[in-house]
Amino acid sequence: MTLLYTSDPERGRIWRGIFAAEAPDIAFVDPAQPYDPAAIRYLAAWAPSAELIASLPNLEILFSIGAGIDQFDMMVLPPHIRVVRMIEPGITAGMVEYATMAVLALHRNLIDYREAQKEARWAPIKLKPAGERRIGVMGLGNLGQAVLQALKPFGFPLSGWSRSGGAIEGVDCHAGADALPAFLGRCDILICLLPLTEETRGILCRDSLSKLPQGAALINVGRGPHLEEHDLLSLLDEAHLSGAVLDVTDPEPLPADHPFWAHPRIMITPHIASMTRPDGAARALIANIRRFSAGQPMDGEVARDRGY
Ligand code: NDP
Ligand code: OXD
Repeated sequence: MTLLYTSDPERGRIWRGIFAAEAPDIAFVDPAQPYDPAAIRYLAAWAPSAELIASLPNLEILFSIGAGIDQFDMMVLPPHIRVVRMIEPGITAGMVEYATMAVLALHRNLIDYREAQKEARWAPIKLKPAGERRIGVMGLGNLGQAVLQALKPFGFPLSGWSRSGGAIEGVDCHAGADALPAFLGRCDILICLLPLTEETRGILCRDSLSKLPQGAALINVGRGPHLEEHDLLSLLDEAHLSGAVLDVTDPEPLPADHPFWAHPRIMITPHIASMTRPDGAARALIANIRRFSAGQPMDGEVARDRGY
């Protein structure tokens, strides 16, 4: 049983140590050392090249080192290869922190105060109680659910939307495309935590964003291509939307002359909402290899036909 790890070498040293200590039966190799391509059954990577995939005749599972799998070129991945996204506590904790920070920044008018500070203008804004600020999360998977749980203690009215809806205590859950307009109409702050698929590309567009209440704000922590950037800019300039916090853009890095950088109502961060922690990732992967070897379902296995 051999795992090939092709990501950051420094993080790889932590992975290697954990595999050696906790799973010595699984050989851990990286591209810096000679290895037999025919021995590789598992690959842990961010965006493996077509050449690498083609060089591994016995590959069984491609593990993403991140929560998303949209960076994989599925066309070069033979259909029998299973694909697994990363679920580990560090990613969840980072996303919970970031989403909470962004919600509170918007709720407490930080965008206005940033502008006022530039002009040395002392301009208090009347406080709106949390109970009057409705928050909605698109995508009720591992991360969307964790973010909603973390927001509960503040007292915001919470709602969520996903393909299947589901039931989350204290959250008004909506399912499917037909329920999207009603959900959007109840979001003063909308958080996008969807995976990027053919169905969700461009989902944050004029049609959907204009269904948000007047003065609503957007947090995009999903993927840059979820957002139609010209639609966001025009809805901000028309003052239908009051602000946006964007951790993901298209492309990344965002070019220096992009209008998002200088827009007074947009806050940008460079795709740092959460990052995979190497210790949690190595342990999550070992646990999944054990499940696979025992014929059990793996945590985070992707339905390839669905794209997430
Ligand atoms: P999951 O796969 O656990 O959850 C995805 C959710 O999206 C599910 O609730 C699913 O619905 C819903 N969904 C998918 N397609 C549709 C659709 N067409 N219509 C409605 N709902 C849909 O993903 P995670 O929570 O683990 O991660 C979500 C995304 O967050 C990642 O794919 C990645 O893009 C992004 N991310 C960003 C990071 C950052 O640093 N900015 C870090 C980590 C992740 P259902 O429950 O019905 O299946
Ligand atoms: C991820 C990400 O998918 O960092 O983990 O966006």
